[in-house]
Amino acid sequence: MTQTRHPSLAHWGAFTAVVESGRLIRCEPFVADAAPSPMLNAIAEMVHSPLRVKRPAVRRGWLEGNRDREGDEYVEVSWDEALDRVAGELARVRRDHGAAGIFGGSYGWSSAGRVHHARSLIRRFLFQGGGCVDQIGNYSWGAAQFLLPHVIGTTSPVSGDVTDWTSVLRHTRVIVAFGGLPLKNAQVTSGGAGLHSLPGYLAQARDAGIGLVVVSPTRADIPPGMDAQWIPIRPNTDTALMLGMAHTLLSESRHDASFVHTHCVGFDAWVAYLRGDVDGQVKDAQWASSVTGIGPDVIVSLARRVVAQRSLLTAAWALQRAEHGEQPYWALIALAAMVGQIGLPGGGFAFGHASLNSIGQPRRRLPGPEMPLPRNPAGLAIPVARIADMLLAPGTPYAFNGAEHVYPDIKLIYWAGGNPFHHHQDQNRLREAWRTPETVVVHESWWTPLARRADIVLPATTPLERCDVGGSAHDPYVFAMHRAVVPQGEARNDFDIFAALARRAGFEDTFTAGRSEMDWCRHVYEGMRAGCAHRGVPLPAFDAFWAQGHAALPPADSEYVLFEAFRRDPAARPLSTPSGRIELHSRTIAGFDYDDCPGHPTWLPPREWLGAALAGKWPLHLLTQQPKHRLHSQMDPAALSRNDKIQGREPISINPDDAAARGIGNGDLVRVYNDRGACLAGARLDAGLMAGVVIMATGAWSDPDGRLDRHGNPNVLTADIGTSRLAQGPSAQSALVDIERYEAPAPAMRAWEVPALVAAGPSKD
Ligand SMILES: Nc1nc2c(c(=O)[nH]1)N[C@H]1C(S)=C(S)[C@@H](COP(=O)(O)OP(=O)(O)OC[C@H]3O[C@@H](n4cnc5c(=O)[nH]c(N)nc54)[C@H](O)[C@@H]3O)O[C@H]1N2
Ligand SMILES: Nc1nc2c(c(=O)[nH]1)N[C@H]1C(S)=C(S)[C@@H](COP(=O)(O)OP(=O)(O)OC[C@H]3O[C@@H](n4cnc5c(=O)[nH]c(N)nc54)[C@H](O)[C@@H]3O)O[C@H]1N2
Ligand SMILES: [Mo]
Repeated sequence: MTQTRHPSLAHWGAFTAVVESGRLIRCEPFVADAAPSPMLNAIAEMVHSPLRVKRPAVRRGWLEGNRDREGDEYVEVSWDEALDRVAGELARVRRDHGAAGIFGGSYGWSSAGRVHHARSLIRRFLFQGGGCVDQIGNYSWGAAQFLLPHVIGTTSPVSGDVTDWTSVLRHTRVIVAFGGLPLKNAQVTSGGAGLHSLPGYLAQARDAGIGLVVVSPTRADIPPGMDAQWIPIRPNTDTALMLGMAHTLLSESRHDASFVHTHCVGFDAWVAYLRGDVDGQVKDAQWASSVTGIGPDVIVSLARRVVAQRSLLTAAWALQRAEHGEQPYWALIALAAMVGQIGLPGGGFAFGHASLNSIGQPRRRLPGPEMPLPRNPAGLAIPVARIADMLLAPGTPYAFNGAEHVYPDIKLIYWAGGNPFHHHQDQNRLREAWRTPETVVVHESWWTPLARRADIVLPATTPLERCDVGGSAHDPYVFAMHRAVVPQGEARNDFDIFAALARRAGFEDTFTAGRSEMDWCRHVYEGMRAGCAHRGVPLPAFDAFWAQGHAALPPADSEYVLFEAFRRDPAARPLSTPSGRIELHSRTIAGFDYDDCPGHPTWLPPREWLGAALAGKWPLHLLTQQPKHRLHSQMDPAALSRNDKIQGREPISINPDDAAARGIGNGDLVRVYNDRGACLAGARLDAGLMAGVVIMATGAWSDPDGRLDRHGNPNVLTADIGTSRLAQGPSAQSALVDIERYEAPAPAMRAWEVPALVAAGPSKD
């Protein structure tokens, strides 16, 4: 049997696609990758999955004018009919309601390939066509994104500009990881991971005798093979721990009084708060203990330990994906300022060391392959996670980062490359909100929960069916992605779909810029090459790169230490904050007068946590972490993810004592519930998880039966509230629930089914 081999790339790794008789049979990891992800082969399975959307389809009820977008059947139509209908709807809504009637933020990860990056293409198309309502911010670090510019003048440390691992390995004596360093998350990087570097750096850290402290509700956040101190903490209380540590440094005069004087503003206000001058509550270790559940002696000794030697304080992104998620990040910076090692090799604060692959990987700051994105002429956007609020309350004012805005009235939703019926909180609320628009258009490769709630579904190719160029700013490679198999069914590339729609609207040449797919691959690569040449870094010409399948970027030319220059000379190299310094108290934020985000880092209990009165009714704190065996909801039906299910349901980790108190045994089917909804799950007893906490991964394809999700999508339980009026980020990690054994016969799981498809009749037009 002849085999052909094709280089390609996914967010979870670079690989060679091996094809036999037109079928993708295996994905072999990129040769240079020392720790490839087991997710690689799941995509081979998904490309040929029976769940593929094979033909354009229109929801039956939409043709009849109803907006009940669940459980409906679909009429398969020709591409021409589908495209005419989409073009017609776009033109109608634009004419009658303007850009403010079209929601095209289309949040989601899309593909690693940058030419065919669906979210970039949909925005290019809608912006060029007159604009739309966009989404700003992200679900990953939404609170940090709008907080950090006020505090340190940049978001770059949370998107990966942290002190290099090489600096850490030579200088750091102890790493304190709030949220731990779960290797499961370091499998992926947006744009693709050529090298999986974290396992290697951790092994070197261990061999160098660097201490590791993991502050987390679960031991599973300690990477395998690492000898770490585990400090179990009540979820959402890291701010109190950091305050207790800061107070310890202050009361024992161990803090760096000179650094906070020369490099920070607002230290006095912060000290007054720590001492209780404002609210009568001293934030000492004893107090912090009562909030966090950590012994006061542990808090005091951790504070002494981080100040006595070179320490790196790093926090997982998950900490800020919670109500008042701004606070732990601001408190971490304030604590690090008092420790006084910001800007020193291996010292200070960092974020997300295991939230993505390659955080801290030394690199040259070079341009990557990028598709140009025009401006949105409508100038409209909502904070990314406020989608259900917008749909349910058009015309209502809301506060965001110091300004007042009004929600637009959406008539048409257009999505490609993301899945709100995976990613958004309080799915039952979103289901209600989803009934409001007149039309929903989706491009998808599979019949996902989103596709099954669309009015017009256009089948999109997967990256294996097209040519592309991919790469992440954190990775030392840029990759060629060769088409490995022909488009499955009648699938078309998102690019071609938008080009065909642009033709109908009269701006095809603007959309394509006259370039074919290969022209675009060449164009984005050559753009990167020119940018690199400008910085003295030669890359091979496109044809050589394409034939080789990748190009290596040169190693880092210097060691990056976050805020090194600012530390050396704060006057000459100020931060981009109003004061030029680190703002331990921000006049700007104080001026917003938000009680949910005051002028300095503050312990603000979320509505739902184990110390809340509500915990009397809902005694378990649910954390919804990133899944080990898939990327969000992608590849959930593939064997790797499927085989991890319990009785066909998403697992839920539970402490054995909590399970015993409820008569739940390992492997039992359970119902997880609160006032917002309920889901089924399979119990996985875990003595390494603290009592009172349960954990589910996100991404099980939702399967609603009324308000019960039969599969185990935890977003039926999470709260749809902004982190604060400052950032309006998602608060996914602040949810209380209870669990019971599910005694009734297990209902069938229907999420991985294709909806009823009716063959195309004669064209309607
Ligand atoms: N409870 C809870 N919820 C969370 C989180 C949490 O921690 N807890 N985390 C949040 C975070 S950080 C994130 S980033 C989001 C992730 O949310 P999303 O990025 O929306 O999740 P994905 O499942 O990756 O959805 C991507 C979709 O795009 C489709 N797709 C991929 N490539 C293409 C393409 O080329 N063309 C087209 N047309 N479609 C394509 C895939 O099939 C998939 O359905 O979830 C958020 N939700
Ligand atoms: N395999 C895989 N990897 C992924 C993804 C995926 O879908 N699959 N998604 C990627 C994306 S889009 C993102 S944004 C990143 C997200 O990266 P993170 O936000 O860092 O990931 P999480 O898994 O949500 O959380 C990390 C750990 O934080 C701990 N934690 C949660 N709440 C608290 C708390 O209040 N206090 C403390 N101390 N610890 C807490 C949890 O135990 C959890 O294991 O992951 C990326 N990596
Ligand atoms: Mo994310």
